[in-house]
Amino acid sequence: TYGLEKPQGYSVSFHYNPHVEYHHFGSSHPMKPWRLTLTKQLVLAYGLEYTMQLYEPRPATKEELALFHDREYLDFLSGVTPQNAKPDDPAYLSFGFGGESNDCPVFDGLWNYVSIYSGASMHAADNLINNQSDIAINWSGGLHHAKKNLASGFCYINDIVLAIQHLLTRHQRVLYIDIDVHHGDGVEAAFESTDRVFTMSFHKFGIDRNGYPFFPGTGNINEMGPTDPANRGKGHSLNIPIDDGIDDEQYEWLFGTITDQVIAKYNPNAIVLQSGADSLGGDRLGRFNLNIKAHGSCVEKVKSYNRPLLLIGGGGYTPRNVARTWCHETAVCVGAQLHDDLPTHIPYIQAFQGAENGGGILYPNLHNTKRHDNLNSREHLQKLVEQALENLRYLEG
Ligand code: ZLS
Ligand code: CA
Ligand code: ZN
Repeated sequence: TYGLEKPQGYSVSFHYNPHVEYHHFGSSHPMKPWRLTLTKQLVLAYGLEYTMQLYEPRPATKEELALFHDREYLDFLSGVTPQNAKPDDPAYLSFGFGGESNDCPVFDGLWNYVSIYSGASMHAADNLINNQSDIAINWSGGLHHAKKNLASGFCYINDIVLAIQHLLTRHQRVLYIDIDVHHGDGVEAAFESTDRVFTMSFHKFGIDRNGYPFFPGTGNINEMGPTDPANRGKGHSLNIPIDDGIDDEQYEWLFGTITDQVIAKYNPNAIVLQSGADSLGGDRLGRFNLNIKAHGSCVEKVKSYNRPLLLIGGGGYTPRNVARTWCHETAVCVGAQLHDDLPTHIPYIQAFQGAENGGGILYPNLHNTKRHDNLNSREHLQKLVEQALENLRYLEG
C-alpha cells in the first residue's frame, strides 16, 4: 500500500462564499457579517489558502432548506423585505421577527444571506461524506438558535441541523459540540428524539442583575433531553452551564475532561464543532475570559479524535478577535503555527493594531480586557464535572 498512503497531515477544505460579507443587520446590531471579511484577510495574509482546498459553494435552495424547516416559514422568510414587512402582522411575530428586542431584523438580502451560509455548511458536510476532506470549515455558519418554524437570537436558518442531517445519510452517530457562549438550543431540540446525534453545549447560564436570564435561558446541567424511557433520544444531550469570567485553565480542563468521556462512551463516526467566538474575553456580548489559544485548544482537542470534522463559526461580537480566533483555528486544522506578527502589510491591518496587544497582531492577551470577575470556583467546577459524568451513564444502558 505504500505510495498510495496519504502524506502526513490532514486534508482540509474551506467553504466560503464571499457574498455573505455584504449583508447588514443594521448599524446598532451586534452581528456583523463583515467580521468574515477580516477573517478571510488574515487567512490570506498568512498564506493558509495554499494549505487547503478552497470552495465557493452555491446558495442552498428552498428545497434543501425544507429538509428541516417548515414550508410556511420558508415562504415567509423568502418573501419578506424591509419594504413589505408588516411588524403588526401576526405571522411576522409568530415566526420570530421584530418584537421588543429585534434580535432578528428583516434586512435587505435576508434570503440571500441565509441561503449562502446554509449552502456552505451543506457543501462542507458533502465534502466529508465523499471523503474529499478530513476537516471541512465554514466560518459563515453555526447559527444554532433557529427552529424549524422560528427565527431566534440572530439565527434564521439552522445550517447546523441541515449539515448534521446530511452527515446522517452516511454516518450512524454524529457528535455535536458547541463552544459558543450561548446554549445551542436549536440543534439540541431538532435531535431530541434520536440516539444518532449527541448534542453537547458549553455556555453561560444564569440570571443577571437586571433579572433577565442570559439568552436563551435554557441549558442547565439537568437538561439532558427527553426523560421518557421510551424515547430513543433520552440522555443524548449534555449541557454545561458556566458562570461569568471562566479562565483558560478552567475551561480547557472542563472541556477536555468531559469531551474525552463523551468520545469514549458515544464513539461518534463524525463530529460537528460550533466554534462561536463570543466565549472569548472582551467579547461585546459574552461573559468569559478566554484567550485565543485556549479557545483554539478545543479545536486541537477535537481534531485529535481523528473523526471526520465539520468546523463552523457562530457568535463573536468583537470582530478583530473573531478574525484572529478563526484564523488561528484554521491554522490548527492544517497543522500550521503562525507568527504573532505578519511579514506583509494587509488590508484592514489597523483593525488588528488595537490597544490590547504588545507588538504582534494575532495573539493579544484578552485577560487584559477583563470585564468579568471569575465567579467559577474550583469546587463548583469539580461538582459540575461529576454531575456531567453522572449524566453520561444514560449512555451505558
Ligand atoms: O448564539 O437577550 C436577548 C433577548 C432579549 C429580549 C428582551 N430584551 C429586553 C433583552 C434581550 C431577551 N437576546 C440576545 C440574543 C443573543 C443571540 C446570540 C446568537 C449566538 O451568538 C449565535 C449567533 C441578545 N443579546 C444581545 C442582544 N440580543 C442585542 C444587543 C443589541 C441590539 C441592538 C440590535 C438589537 C436591538 C438593539 C440588539 C440585540
Ligand atoms: Ca454553547
Ligand atoms: Zn453566541
